[in-house]
Amino acid sequence: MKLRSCLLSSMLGVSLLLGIAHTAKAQISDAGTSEFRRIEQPLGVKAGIVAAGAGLIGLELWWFLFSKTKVQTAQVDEGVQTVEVAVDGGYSPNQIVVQAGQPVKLTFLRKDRSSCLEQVIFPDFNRSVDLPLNQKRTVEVTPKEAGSYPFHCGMNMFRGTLTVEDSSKPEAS
Ligand SMILES: [Cu+2]
Repeated sequence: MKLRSCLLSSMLGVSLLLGIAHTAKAQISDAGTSEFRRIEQPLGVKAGIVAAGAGLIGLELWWFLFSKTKVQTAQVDEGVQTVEVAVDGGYSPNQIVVQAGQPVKLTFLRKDRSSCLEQVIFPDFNRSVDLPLNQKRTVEVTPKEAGSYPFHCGMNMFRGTLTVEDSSKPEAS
């Protein structure tokens, strides 16, 4: 979990891409200049490297885009919608459902040492909050309109969503 910081992961992706590009380039220049110095690699090895690289990139994309969606509806406490968000290898929950027109209080607690997560930003509300390790920090906003309001870490690698529902239209459950 700790190893999966966004920097490490993106570096892995870039180095894999560079590796594939480099391999492809080397093949072309070898074929063009010197027939005698060509180093033949079995086709299976090349295909395997490419497949492994593509697989890892796909896995990384999946991890960032689709994995670990944890939905939580805010609890109403004296008219304030409150949710505690654990910050550890991402945000948990990372989809927070609230009602429009009511104050929302999100309490973040960062347990992840990765500097990647030391700041959380709510672009739609013009808010950014520093999250010291093991200290609770709250963000209070009152979303006026229903919609999807993303939040993310300082580098926009880990993301969550504040999903605001229109309270005048009760949802069938
Ligand atoms: Cu980050």
